Amino acid sequence: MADYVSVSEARNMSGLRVVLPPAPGPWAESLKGILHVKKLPFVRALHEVGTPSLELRLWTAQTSSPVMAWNDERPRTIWNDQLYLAERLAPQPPLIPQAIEERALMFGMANELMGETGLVWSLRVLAIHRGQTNLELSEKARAMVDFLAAKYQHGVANEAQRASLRAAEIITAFAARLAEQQSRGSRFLIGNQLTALDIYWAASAAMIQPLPPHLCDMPRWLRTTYTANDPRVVAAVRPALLEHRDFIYHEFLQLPLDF
Ligand SMILES: N[C@@H](CCC(=O)N[C@@H](CS)C(=O)NCC(=O)O)C(=O)O
Repeated sequence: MADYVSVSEARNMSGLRVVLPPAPGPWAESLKGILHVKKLPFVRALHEVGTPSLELRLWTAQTSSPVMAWNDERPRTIWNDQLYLAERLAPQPPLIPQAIEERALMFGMANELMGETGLVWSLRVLAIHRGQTNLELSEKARAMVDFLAAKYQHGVANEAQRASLRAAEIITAFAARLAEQQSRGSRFLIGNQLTALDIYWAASAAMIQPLPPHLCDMPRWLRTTYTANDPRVVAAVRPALLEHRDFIYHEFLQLPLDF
């Protein structure tokens, strides 16, 4: 396990601190990837998803992770705020395009992956369904799945169907975008160089098909829960999308994953 301080210790420190779950969550892995590319060192604070964290609530007025904190500035709890802060602290290499058309496209597409009702949100809804029917779950894992179900499904009727349609739609759009970029000779989702969107894609794809165990060591129940089996989602995935994830991880990010 990586080295973590407690949330209250992190709160009292200066410099860059990131509150993280001890598991490969897509929001957390995206932020770690961004900080890795920018060579920004940070202290990790531990957030056990599903356990009440009064300290995290007192500090950030919410209880999800990742949280990114720089000195005594307001803690950043949302992916786009975190990207802007990382870009400010280490402008090189840039992960936000300069040109407005590319920038607007990148944030729009990134929101399809990371935003509320986006790809990882929707895959989480589907994963919660799988988790709730997985008999292998330990008591602790079941409590976490039930906690996430209560928090993110909100008992909405047909939420799983909405999530499946939305996830498949987004995956299809990314497959088309990647094919278009490749036909122009680019290896990246926007322009001709790495942007945050490639990192968000790589980390999001872990909730379609996790990286193999030697690159991402996770409990078996979590691997099962993270592996998409919704028929619409499975049908939308193209090999090129997983190859793009592998290219980004192998060329730019830290492997094996550590948490
Ligand atoms: N706030 C993040 C999303 C992070 C997020 O949803 N984290 C989940 C991962 S399952 C979490 O920590 N949930 C536990 C909780 O909210 O207590 C963002 O919008 O950028």
